[in-house]
Amino acid sequence: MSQLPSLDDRLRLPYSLGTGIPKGGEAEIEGYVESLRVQGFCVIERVIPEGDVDAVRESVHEGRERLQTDRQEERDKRIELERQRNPDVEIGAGSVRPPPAPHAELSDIARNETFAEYLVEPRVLRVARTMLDPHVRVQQTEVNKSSRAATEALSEAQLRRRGWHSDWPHDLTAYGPNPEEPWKHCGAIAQPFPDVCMALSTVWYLGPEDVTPYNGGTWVVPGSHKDARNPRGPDDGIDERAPIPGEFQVSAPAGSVFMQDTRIWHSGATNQSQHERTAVVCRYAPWWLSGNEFGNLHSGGHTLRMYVPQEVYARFSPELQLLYRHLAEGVEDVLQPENQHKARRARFVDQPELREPDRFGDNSHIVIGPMDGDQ
Ligand SMILES: O=C(O)CCC(=O)C(=O)O
Ligand SMILES: [Fe+2]
Repeated sequence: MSQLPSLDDRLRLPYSLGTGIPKGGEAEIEGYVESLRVQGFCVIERVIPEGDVDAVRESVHEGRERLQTDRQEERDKRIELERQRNPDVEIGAGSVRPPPAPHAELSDIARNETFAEYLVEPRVLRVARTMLDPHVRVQQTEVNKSSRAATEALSEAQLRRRGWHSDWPHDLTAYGPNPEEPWKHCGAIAQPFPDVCMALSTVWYLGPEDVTPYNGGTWVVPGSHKDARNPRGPDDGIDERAPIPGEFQVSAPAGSVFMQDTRIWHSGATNQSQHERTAVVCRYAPWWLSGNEFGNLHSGGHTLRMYVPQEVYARFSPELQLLYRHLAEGVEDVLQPENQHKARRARFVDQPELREPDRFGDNSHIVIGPMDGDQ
């Protein structure tokens, strides 16, 4: 194929469907990071090995059921408590106010331990740490993100329908708080968004089929994470329901993870196949991003405050514990050793000779310039 010298070199990068990024070692991680920076997303293939996908999917289906039952039990207890406190309280059939601190609601992850351990797969974790901070955690865990199988043939209009959005903390709807239920929010960064990757949304495709445009491959607009507008920006002139030029659908083998800068414009897709496209969505975020776990609406939850029970947390591997420590019962999420080491270096604890009280350096070589690195 002839080369087109006038093309922006970045356009030659693969659309990160796993192909084109070398496999193994640093080069693979660099490929994903570059893709996230330039396109706004990447696909890490077969994070869950082919032979494990069916078991993980089944465990997630069971986990969802258990969450429903266990959340209902917690909810009944809350109502009981509320009635004891205030016998005249009116509790409607709808939502019950979530428990005030220090109480919380069960995190999705607490009933999905088989799936949970894949969250620390080395490639995923290294990419998250490189993009965000060495101390990352999972801020939202949603185990009910399937694309349901079509029950009948879909019309052209249905196939053209999109639901463009960015994810928390860049979802401008903030998940819909209202005056009656003011606690129902997850917050949103105000426009204009700072040009910073603040979190990574991950969609875990759990099969049974490989994901294609036919069966619910996520829609995405490459490069849109750098656009100041947003499909849900009330003044941005975009119809979040209509196709957008440059849009594109992800394809990936079952067990792969679609990772995206939360600013990227993306949309769920209709599934024209006979099978549910099972998926889990988790958001990796740095320790400094104000935390909540309000991503559990889709699996029957309705609160900001989540917890992982002690006995479940104790079964997590040490690496996984670090991702959920901020939600673990009775545990404090102190800064991780690598961050503490960096803070010590910044105080020159390791090089006291450079900070002797009567010894001053020479800053005359310092020229203020732009930041390098395209965030
Ligand atoms: O299901 C998908 O493909 C995308 C899901 C999504 O965008 C979301 O959960 O925010
Ligand atoms: Fe999304």
